[in-house]
Amino acid sequence: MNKISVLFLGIFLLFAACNNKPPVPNGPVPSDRQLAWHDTQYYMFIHFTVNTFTDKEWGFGDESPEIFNPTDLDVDQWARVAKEAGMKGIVITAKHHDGFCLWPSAYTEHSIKNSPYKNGEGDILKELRDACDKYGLKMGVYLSPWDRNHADYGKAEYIEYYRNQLRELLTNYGEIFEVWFDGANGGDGYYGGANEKRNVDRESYYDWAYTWEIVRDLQPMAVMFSDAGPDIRWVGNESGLGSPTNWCTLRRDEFYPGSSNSDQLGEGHTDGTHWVPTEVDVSIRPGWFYHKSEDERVKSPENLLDIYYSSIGRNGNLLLNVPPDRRGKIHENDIKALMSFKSLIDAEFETNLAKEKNVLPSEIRSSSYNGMMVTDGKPETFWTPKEETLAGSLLIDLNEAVELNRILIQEYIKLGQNINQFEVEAFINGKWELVTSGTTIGYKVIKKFPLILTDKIRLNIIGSKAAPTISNIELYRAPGE
Ligand code: FUL
Repeated sequence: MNKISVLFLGIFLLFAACNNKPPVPNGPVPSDRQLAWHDTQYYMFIHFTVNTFTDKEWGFGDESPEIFNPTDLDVDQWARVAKEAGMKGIVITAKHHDGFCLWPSAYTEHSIKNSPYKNGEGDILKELRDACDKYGLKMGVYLSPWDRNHADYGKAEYIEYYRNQLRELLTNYGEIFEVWFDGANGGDGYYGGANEKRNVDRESYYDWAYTWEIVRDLQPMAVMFSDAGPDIRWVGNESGLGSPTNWCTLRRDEFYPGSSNSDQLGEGHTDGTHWVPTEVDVSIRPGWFYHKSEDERVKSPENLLDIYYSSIGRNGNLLLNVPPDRRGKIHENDIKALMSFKSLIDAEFETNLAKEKNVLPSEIRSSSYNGMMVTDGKPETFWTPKEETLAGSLLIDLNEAVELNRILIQEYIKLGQNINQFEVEAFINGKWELVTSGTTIGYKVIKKFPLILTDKIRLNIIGSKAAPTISNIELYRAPGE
């Protein structure tokens, strides 16, 4: 080989090596704790406190611990139900706005230790830990910043109290996957007998930056939820509705827990500065706490399936509240709804008809990022075109005509979220027809469309902020039309 050939070969090899490297991430990307959280997808919210016994939604804070008296508390049942329902974790109201603690906190008398439950020897957080471990579930805690019982609420002393409680919860109960900071804050309450209204400056009172550091220090893998994240954000409503356009990115510094601009939380921001994806929290009943009067108002399995599509199907996680009753058990009606809901989900996604099918991409970055990467079932492999290409298509050849009415698409979010417009076409009677379209994708989008018969599906990515990545496409024929 002469010198020129060697030079050309060298340039060629260098070029090939560069293209084999993954693209450079664009914008904010998820942390490891956020990636683990994305995979958690569907988990249970437990609202349980004195309200269960007073029939209220917000306790005033003057409730006697003596009223907390579940007759047949069965935390194991909660976890069993969660597991059988297909959930991956449980987040519990360790303390709601009334200030009553479900664990024997060393910092207050307003807790389970002064209740008749196990003669004051009980610890529901400990019971939940054991049950979660038994069923292989993750455990999370809700510690209400607003405390209508505490005499110091509104003063600096309360912040120390709040942090001490957080330390207890994050030290004594094993690994915590999520810490829930509610936005409801300040107003009237008992406040140690003062019975008055106490308003706080939501933005500054709690000195959140410092509180967040405590969580990072004690539970590095825990994600923190609030309007402002820092890790995951509220979706902006309590009806189970994710936004069809849903950026995992947010201009986070414009928010704080309980911010007033929550109307932007559903969509997030295409120019977001941080990765802060949405969690959709909704109750299986009208209220967050158990009320006998709502026993016949448990959401139907069909309604829950709609919520599945508008939460998980729109790039969010689903935190479904299932409040235990006065026995301390999940009510039969709720269990029935949850199990039928599970059967509906299983039927919707029974057989992935795209699995291992051939995929023809419009172009590839290199052979490591070829079309087959989207049907190989491996979340770590993905298709991507050349670095400068902001659009492209993936044609899935199904070999034979099959009926279809659902598509599931995932971006490779480790490199950021970029796609902002896509269309799905099917080859029907000799021509391409549009079957569905959308804006953002992110971790996961699931689209329904009317039943079609086709042997080829094409995903067209029309707009993307950087070279698009797709890690997974699944196709289903769900029951019905
Ligand atoms: C709200 C609270 O005020 C409700 O009681 C409930 O806990 C819900 C999940 O968050 O902000």
